[in-house]
Amino acid sequence: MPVLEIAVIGHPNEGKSSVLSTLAEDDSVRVSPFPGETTKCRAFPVLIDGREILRFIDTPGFQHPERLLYELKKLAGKEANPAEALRQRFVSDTSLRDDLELLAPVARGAAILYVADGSRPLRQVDRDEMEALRLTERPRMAVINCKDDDQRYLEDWRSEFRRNFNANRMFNAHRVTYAERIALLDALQAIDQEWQPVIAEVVAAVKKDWQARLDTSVEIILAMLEEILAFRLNESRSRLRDEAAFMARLRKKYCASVAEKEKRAQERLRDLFRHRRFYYRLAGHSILDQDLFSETTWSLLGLSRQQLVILGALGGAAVAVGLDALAGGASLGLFASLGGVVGAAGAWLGGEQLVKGVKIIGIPLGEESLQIGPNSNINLLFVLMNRMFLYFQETINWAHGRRDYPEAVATAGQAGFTQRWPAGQIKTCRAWFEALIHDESETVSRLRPEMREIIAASLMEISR
Ligand SMILES: Nc1nc2c(ncn2[C@@H]2O[C@H](COP(=O)(O)OP(=O)(O)OP(=O)(O)O)[C@@H](O)[C@H]2O)c(=O)[nH]1
Ligand SMILES: [Mg+2]
Repeated sequence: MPVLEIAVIGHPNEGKSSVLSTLAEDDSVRVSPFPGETTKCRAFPVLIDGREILRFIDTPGFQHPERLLYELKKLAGKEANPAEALRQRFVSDTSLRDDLELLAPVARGAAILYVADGSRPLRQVDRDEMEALRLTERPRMAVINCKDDDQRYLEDWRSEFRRNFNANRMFNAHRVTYAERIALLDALQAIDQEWQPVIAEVVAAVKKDWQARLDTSVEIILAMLEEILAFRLNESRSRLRDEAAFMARLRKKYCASVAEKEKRAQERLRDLFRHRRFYYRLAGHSILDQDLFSETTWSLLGLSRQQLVILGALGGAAVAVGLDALAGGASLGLFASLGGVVGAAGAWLGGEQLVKGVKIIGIPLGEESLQIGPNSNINLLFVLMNRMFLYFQETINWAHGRRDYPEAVATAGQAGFTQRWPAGQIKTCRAWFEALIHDESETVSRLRPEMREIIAASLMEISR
């Protein structure tokens, strides 16, 4: 059976390549603010288990729609395949070369996905283009890709669409979510009955693939948390050297290693969702742009006050953390506990409880070996989880067709995903955290499925 083709067609600069890029999750598609960026048809295959079952074709914009319509009108009703007949007629006449290039896939049987910017007024050339497409007699659907928020012209567009297309939909190449992408694919079933089973297969495969990506995301996040929370850094120093400077360096090195591990996990997520070019200036993103260990990060992404009280009621090390965090900047809690590590060796900061998890592990002649980490502040777990959730949210909602990077503003409320979690979940996290920092691998493994579920539920909610 031949592969089904869908040609994305329209006026220059309306967002055809952007729509295709987003639909096919391919950010290598050439998109530009200048008309005429796409000059040749280019195919984007949809593979299922390595088998190509559908192919999108990016095409250049119309150049002479009026003339094209005039020529097609002469053939309509007389030819079984008017687009192919026109091609044949113009083999040695180059005056319609560009328009015939874009119609080439249609001539060989492709369906049409017409893209128009619905935020501008409808013009005669648009009417000509649409009528020309209707005369090709191929299955066709129109997509309104609004580049601006202006809605005044939408009704004009819609009524023209109803005249010329089998179906029409809104699809914003920059802002659609995964769910809207699926909905557009789903809607393609309506344009031709013959296609229905193939499109249904594509939709099912895309959904399955998405679920698999969610599962992998959970594993990426879990693995990162386990790696960072159990992380220990050892360093020897001469006893004669300046202690404060040594401690400061050690702490800096620890923070840098943790940040590096976090960044690697983010990159894995980005690859998983097939973003290669994209660089988001994470806005509110600013929270992710902020240093992992900054006070802002910790106060926005750490446990809520109420949650700290809940943990405090459980007793033990968390009480100290809780009180510390309630008393001042949450980041102080972190540094106190890191300082506590160091404090075991020298007169650094902190009370007894904060020294937990930090050791001097050997004192050979003239040298001592210090270990920093694991970090005993449970807020680190929540800060890391919230940052990964935020990164996940940004990644899945970043349309592949998007090439601008505006400064968006996110509120703190959006970022603190875990602050809405019930006490039961927080307690499971705490048990897992304690097991991790105390190297109790059996408990870690026993709690892992529960942690996996907690994280999976959050990702599901974010992606809905
Ligand atoms: N704000 C906004 N801009 C968009 C949207 N879709 C496309 N653009 C911008 O419009 C310009 C043209 O987009 P393309 O996707 O290259 O348009 P095209 O129809 O393929 O253009 P040609 O290949 O030149 O015919 C680019 O600067 C896009 O970033 C959208 O949904 N919102
Ligand atoms: Mg293009």
